Amino acid sequence: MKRLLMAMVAAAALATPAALVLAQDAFKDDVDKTMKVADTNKDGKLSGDEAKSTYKEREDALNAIYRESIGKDASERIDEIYKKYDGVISYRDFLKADGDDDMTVTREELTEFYARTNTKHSKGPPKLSDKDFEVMAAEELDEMWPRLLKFDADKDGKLSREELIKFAASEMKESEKRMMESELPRIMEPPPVEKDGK
Ligand SMILES: [Ca+2]
Ligand SMILES: [Ca+2]
Repeated sequence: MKRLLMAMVAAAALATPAALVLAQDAFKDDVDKTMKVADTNKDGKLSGDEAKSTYKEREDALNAIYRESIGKDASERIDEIYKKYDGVISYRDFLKADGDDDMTVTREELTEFYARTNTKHSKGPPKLSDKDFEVMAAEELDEMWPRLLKFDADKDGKLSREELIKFAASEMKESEKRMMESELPRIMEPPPVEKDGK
């Protein structure tokens, strides 16, 4: 029994390099697809801007189709878009794939990302690092900053508690308005007809 266990341990140790090679082969297609569509300047690696812009291109194309074809079957055009942008990754996945947090994703990092996403990888699924959260928070704040500054009533470049409350209230008002608008079509639909018996 002990001997069998030792043989298994030895086999597992031997298997590691082969498993790595296997992972590279197994995910080569995924890596190729992503690089083909997202590495727009063809330097062999992905930047955050490349990930963001190609993902946005796909979302914009899909949204345009959805808008144009309300009530019509657009599945063929939608399939085409998914095929054209096969392999694009979101900015969030870009950050997860960027294992060393240097804001560049290499083929090796992408292989590791796909291996960890699609197999029971020993390191578990890829996660966002503390740095990734800071990057996302900073970008969100940059986007919010001009809106925030409008509430700096005394123009001292700082926001007091009262000014921040006014900002938060205005954001809540906007989101409430959007929610009401999205609920509107539902409210205007006639109530479903009760089927008799059930
Ligand atoms: Ca690139
Ligand atoms: Ca990196």
